[in-house]
Amino acid sequence: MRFPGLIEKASLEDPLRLLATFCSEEHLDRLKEIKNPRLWRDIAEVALVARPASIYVNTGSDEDKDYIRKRALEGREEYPTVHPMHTVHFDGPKDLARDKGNTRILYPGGRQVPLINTFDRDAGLGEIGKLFKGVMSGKEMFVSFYLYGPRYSKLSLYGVQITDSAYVAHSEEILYRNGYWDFVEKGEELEYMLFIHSAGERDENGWSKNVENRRIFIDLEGNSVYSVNTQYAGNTVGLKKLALRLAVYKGYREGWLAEHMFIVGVKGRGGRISYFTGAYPAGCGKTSTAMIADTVVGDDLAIIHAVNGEARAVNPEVGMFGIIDDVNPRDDPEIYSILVNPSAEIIFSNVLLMEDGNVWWRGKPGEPKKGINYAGEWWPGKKDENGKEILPSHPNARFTVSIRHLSKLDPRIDDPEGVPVSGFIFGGRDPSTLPPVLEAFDWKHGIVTMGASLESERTAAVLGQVGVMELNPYAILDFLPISVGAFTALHFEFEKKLARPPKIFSVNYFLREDGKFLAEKRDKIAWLKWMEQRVHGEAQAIETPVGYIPTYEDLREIFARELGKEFKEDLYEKMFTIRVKGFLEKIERATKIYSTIPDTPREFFEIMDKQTQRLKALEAMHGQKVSPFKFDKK
Ligand code: SPV
Ligand code: MN
Repeated sequence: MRFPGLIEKASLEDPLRLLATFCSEEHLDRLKEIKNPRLWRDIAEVALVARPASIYVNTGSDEDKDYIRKRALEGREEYPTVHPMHTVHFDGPKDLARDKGNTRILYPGGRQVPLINTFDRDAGLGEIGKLFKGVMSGKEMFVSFYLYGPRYSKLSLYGVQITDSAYVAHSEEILYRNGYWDFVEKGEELEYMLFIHSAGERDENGWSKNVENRRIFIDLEGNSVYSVNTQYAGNTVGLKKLALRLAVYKGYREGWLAEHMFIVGVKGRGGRISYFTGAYPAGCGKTSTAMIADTVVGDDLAIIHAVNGEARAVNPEVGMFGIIDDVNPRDDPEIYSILVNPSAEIIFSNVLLMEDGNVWWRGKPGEPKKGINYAGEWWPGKKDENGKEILPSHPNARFTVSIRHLSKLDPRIDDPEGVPVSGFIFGGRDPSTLPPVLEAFDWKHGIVTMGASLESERTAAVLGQVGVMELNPYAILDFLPISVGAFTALHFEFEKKLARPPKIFSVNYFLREDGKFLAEKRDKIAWLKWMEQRVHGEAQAIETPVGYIPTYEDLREIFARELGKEFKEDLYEKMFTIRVKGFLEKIERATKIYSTIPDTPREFFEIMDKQTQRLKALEAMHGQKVSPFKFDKK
């Protein structure tokens, strides 16, 4: 029982009879096809509490997809544009991003976990019960079934979405593989994650009215997530970031990894493809790296298992919910061409929808004209109550589109075996210390110094002091249901199952000198190609106290080949100088935080200590800043 105080247990004894009062015969038959009484009870219980006017069971057929789109338009959750396949959704001015404060992990007794927002499970479920009571009255409730990974894959999970938002259901049809027939095939044996969502009462603009009562509660024990009084996809689309928490938890218990990582293929000698997964906090180049690689399996999430001693990854998604701000034809030709392709089905969110029915976002050529946006009606020069100009499109405006439109889509996107992972990449925004690319000595060294201690410079997009370095372990902190100490221990355990663990690298595209970036945007491909050669033992490396760096000769050759440009020796020297003080400060910052996390593995501190000693020895010999030419090649 999910809502024990609200309904009688006995009322769920015959869930199909109860569901018959909400479903047409056709839709009841669709549920009956899935021979899973637990599922029937779950849906019946939600219906009994939320009291929808009707239930629509989505089988993923073209007809169902069309119906959901139509309902999103009719309910003004989406607006039409000049292109029939393109629609626009607005979340409302107070609902434009993930709500960290109200997203909580439910633990019995409200167990405290450092850095994680937890809450007492009983109290949380009680609160949710009250918020869901009658919340769908007069509304249609959509029930959809999804795969969280390729069909027939041992790595995949399954999810059921219940929502009163056609926009959420529409987004999921684009972003995930519909699994209705898989549920039918598997029947009772199927274990699934359950996502229960309601946008709550909506105002005349279609925005959720009671955002102050927005709640996103993750019930690990019940393998379920409840989300209410919100529409922003990061808070509502179950299979996106809500499932990630459940998947991390399941992986933690079963010994595999759910990561906030892209999966890309990089071409090497003889046309071989080597796969890399990459974790970057927001604003650190994750999407642009995925798009510059040779093939793309996924842009945001990865499920990674050890299979016969090899790390294998699948993308649980088949779509992208990407940031549209500043996407322009010159820097992002691949994404841009999809966004202006009338035959691609796209939901634009929080962009400007102009009176002529065209959409505009920052980066799109042409001027923004009068229309509607995330704050209501918009016209050039419109100001808010504080006299500040309202941007035509929001910085967190997004596009939702199938990944299958990418010309670089990897042919193994649906491979049930996943792709073999040769390297993990951790990317941060660091103006002063980290070189553009660095290879860890081994798995544990990389996990500790690059993954667990990943940090990123705070940018102007976040409130607070600009330039401060913030810890974001594995770029997954916002989505962790367990302690980062436990998550680090899981990575240590994972290595034991691997015959040849992936190499671990860190990248930093934001190293600056005199305020200017040292690397160009396009240089990302050079770092990827170097990593690709390293995993095949083809490129040389220089050993430094913090890991291996490329040789000048190898990079000069890669830059000439891949980018047709001369890579100057003095630029190399600036980029790859070991900045001892900065590295020592990084260690100090991370160690200070991990000292407050009781389940941090002892080895974390040992590895950090050794790195400190190596850096101090280097400093004693060569000073604060050490040129890469001072080290021996390996
Ligand atoms: C992210 O913020 O990492 C995203 C978008 O991918 S959200 O769905 O909001 O998490
Ligand atoms: Mn993400």
